[in-house]
Amino acid sequence: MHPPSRQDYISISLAGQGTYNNGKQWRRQSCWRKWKRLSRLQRSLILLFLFMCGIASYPAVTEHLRGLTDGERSTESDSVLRPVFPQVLPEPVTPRPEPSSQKKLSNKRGPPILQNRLQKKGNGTVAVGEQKEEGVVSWRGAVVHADRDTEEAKEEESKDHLLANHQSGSSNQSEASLLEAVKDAFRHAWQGYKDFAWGHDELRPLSKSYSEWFGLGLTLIDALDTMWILGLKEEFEEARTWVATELTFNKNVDVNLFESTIRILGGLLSTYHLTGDTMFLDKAKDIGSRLMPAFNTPSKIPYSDVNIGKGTAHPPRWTSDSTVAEVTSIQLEFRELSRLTQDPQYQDAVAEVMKQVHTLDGKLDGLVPMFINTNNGQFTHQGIFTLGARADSYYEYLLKQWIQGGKKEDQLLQDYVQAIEGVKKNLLQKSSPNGLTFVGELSHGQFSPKMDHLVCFLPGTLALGAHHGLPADHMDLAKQLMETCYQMYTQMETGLSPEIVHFNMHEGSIRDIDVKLADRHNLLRPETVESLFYLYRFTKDHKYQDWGWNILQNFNKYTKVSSGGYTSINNVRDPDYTSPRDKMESFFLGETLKYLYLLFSDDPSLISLDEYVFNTEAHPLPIWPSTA
Ligand code: DMJ
Repeated sequence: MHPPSRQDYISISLAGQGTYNNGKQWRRQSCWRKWKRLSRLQRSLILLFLFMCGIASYPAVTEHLRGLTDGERSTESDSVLRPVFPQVLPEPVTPRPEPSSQKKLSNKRGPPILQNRLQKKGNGTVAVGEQKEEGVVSWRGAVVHADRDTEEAKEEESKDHLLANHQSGSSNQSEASLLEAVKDAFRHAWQGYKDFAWGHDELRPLSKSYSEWFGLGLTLIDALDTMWILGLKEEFEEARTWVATELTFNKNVDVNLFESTIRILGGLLSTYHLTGDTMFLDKAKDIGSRLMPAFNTPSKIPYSDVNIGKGTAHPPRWTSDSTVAEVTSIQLEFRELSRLTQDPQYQDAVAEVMKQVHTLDGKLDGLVPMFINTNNGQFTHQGIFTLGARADSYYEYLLKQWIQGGKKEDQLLQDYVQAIEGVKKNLLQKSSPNGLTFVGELSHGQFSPKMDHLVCFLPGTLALGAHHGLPADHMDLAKQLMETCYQMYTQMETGLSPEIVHFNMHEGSIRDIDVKLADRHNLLRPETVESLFYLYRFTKDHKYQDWGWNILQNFNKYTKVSSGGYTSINNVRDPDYTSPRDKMESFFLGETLKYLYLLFSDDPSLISLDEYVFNTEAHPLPIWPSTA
């Protein structure tokens, strides 16, 4: 017999699982019967009891729920230790400080309109106030900088960021503490290099490894004089030992003439001058002589690449051209090598290049094209003019050779002054809406409002020229361009400049600076802090130190790797996803940190600009005594 069908019995058939007797439902049914059997008084007492319990547990429950909906996981101590009935009322919530009020910004240095541009911009980028997980950058699973993770810390960091971008950050600090901050940054960078890349070219801080370019300990050599200037004696001695015992140039390796001249030859010569240690001079002579085969070309315009072991040289595989900036920015170093060795071959070789470039057709008001052919010695790809990549340091070395040689070589000076006039006439424009002065590019008569970060060497060079007696309007222009270069940092959400910017020129633009997707990277480059150093040295205007301080803070915030070193990043526009590149360029130690240190020093005799001239990799070389 089948049991009689029951109204209160529910059975659910689950596919493939047979019949499930719903016991919970049954239990509920049986409770209901028991409830019905209770007297009215009993039911009322039970209901009252349940009501009281509900009231008492309400705050704990709602707080718990609020935590969950905020996306926070309650911590172990929360769930275990929090009393069900709180003894005291929760603290009143203090309203967050207004991070970017107009009032706060109005008395900051620099144009107030520009300093207030870190709010959400119209191009879909993330504003600073929306930062999440500050300082935690994950790349291929690596934690870059995970010091703080509470909501409180995030709020504080977000506020710090605004301050770093908007306030005169260094003003209330002593010179000693500013200098110490740079030393700390250096030590951190050096520790990463020491731990994971010792004796190799560049640190890869995230993968805790290294990359080779020439296989010559590039970072170590580039950093030698920085350590000396910063007074990091222990680090310096360790590095010196490596140079003395491990560094050999007798290697079957192709090196780039320009890069190895400015970084290795320049670094060794400079360290020799600062220390008086002839070991460095011997090494400089060795690399210098090994680079000379580069000049064995039909035109005497050097090839880009030299095999320093075999003594052979060649242009890049795809062309017989060299880059104009490269062949005209090795002169300071080779000239100095000749002076020290009393061997004119080095100076003669590089002077020949300058002589030829001086007379070449294809210039525009002193501006040079970007390529030169090593067979016929003529400019190629003519009609394109920039102060950025491939031409930049040509202009820098015109002025600096003139200074190095005691201001006697008039042709260098004339070429420099003419070129600056050429810049003013052809490349200088103002942006809209805020009228930032910038240096654009010219392609076959067509102006492009594109400016590389590399161009930011120019304010410093102009200021240096004015210091050495060139027209005062060079200094005016230096100041204007300095402001622009700083805005390239401060208008970005990370407070770090991209590699390339485009300025808006049409009326009614809502912002001055645009950045293309492919140009959003920052390689820890030095040019802006380099110029800040010159501007501060010559004007003593503390705003330049403040700007440098802010930049250092942002390097620390977005590029510092907790296990040691700093990394280039791919995206300066997204503080939440900077996309680290896993590479610390040697010039971060050779130049960026050195210039920051010199910027914060109030001692004008620390690498006096009347005694030294910096090569394009920030290695100071002596200005020749007038008898030389
Ligand atoms: C350095 O190697 C030198 O400063 C060079 O003149 C330009 N590029 C890098 C730094 O950006």
